[in-house]
Amino acid sequence: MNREELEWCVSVPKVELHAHLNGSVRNSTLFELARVLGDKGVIVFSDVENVIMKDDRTLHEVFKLFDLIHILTTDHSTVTRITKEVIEDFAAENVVYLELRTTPKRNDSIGMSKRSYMDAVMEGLRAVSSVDVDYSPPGLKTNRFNGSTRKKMYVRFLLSIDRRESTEAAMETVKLALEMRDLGVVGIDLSGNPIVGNWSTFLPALKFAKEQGLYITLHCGEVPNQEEIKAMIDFLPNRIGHACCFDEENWRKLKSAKIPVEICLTSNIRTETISSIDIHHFVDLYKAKHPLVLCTDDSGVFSTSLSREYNLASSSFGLGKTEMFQLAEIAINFIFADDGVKADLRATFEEAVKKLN
Ligand code: 6MZ
Repeated sequence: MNREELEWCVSVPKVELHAHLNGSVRNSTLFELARVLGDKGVIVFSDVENVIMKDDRTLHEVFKLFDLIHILTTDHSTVTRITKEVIEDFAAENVVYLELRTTPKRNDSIGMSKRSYMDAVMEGLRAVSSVDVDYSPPGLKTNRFNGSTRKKMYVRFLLSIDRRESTEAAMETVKLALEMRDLGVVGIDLSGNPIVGNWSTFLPALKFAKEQGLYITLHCGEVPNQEEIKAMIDFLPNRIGHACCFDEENWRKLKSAKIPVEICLTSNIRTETISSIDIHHFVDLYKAKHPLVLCTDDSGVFSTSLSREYNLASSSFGLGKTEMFQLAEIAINFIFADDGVKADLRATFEEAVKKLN
């Protein structure tokens, strides 16, 4: 990786639309947490060390790793800590608009409800000190930067439905999202192990979310389940993530529906969902001018960053600086926020282009 090019990618303002909170935790934090639980005898530290340090994981192994991460992170104070750290890490590499997604978790044994989990997330957001954060919902202008000259960042939340959940649990997450709209929750994501669960289980909750005006993004086509992919496209979500295993017919459907795709290059390669970067569908979508946005997915788990993803796209697909900048800027069109935020972000990019030239 060329250092100068990577630094340039860091300096470009960026929009991150597909980042899972628990997949974005720093390794150093995971180790620290593992040591504490290891000392208490809750886990065996060396087991954690082996799993965290492993570089290539199949998609199946990744979900085992998430179960382990959740053991380390799922109490209120740790959720607050990782939220603060993850937001500050994105801010440090010039992410100016972040949609952070997380699965609200219930754990009766420690008095955690989905709501209290999300309250802990919000506390982490409010604890961010390295940048000024705007998390006001569409229409409300209560906490927009107030003329501050500090570095600023917009943060919005998507609540994830895990594919292991029941219809009722999915509905609870949607109702929670509606309750927390004033706190910057803008939409719903469907994620989790793609070989688990059925589309029909989540559909009632997703339909309800859509009717209520929440934005929807779906993990779609991480495995070649063409029937499910077709049903997901027919649902017309606002965006989809991955789109790795589409057959010809579903490609045609996706392109004609113009649904924006969140592309996670490193994640797809590391999990072997795509066998090699040279055949990644980014190229086809980019050439077709299909709406797409580069994202990290799980920057901690896959040891990446959004700047590295841009750098990887540039070196793998031969994109120059002008194309890279345009790619970063065009992502504004696909964010789940109002026109005021979009206009402000466009102004940020205009300023940046003057400095970069
Ligand atoms: C599908 C994924 C994922 O929600 O606990 N998640 N789901 N495909 C992926 N590609 C590799 N990466 C992460 O963050 C972790 C959770 O996000 C989902 C999984 O459900 C994982 O447990 P939160 O903050």
